[in-house]
Amino acid sequence: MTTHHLTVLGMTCGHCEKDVSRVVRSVDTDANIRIDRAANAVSIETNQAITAFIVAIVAEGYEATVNT
Ligand SMILES: [Cu+2]
Repeated sequence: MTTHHLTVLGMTCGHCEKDVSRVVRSVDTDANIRIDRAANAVSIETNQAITAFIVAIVAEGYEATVNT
């Protein structure tokens, strides 16, 4: 598994965190997710390509970019 570090903007409360977690799991049920809302940081450990996660998070209304 690879851990991808994302910056996700627009998470304003705990509901948003759950929302992002749900979306990530909808892409990969086996993904491990860590969210630090104060830092706009989302880590996703997965075997899948990160692009699908970005697309899903953005479709949910958040801004998501991969940290390089
Ligand atoms: Cu919220």
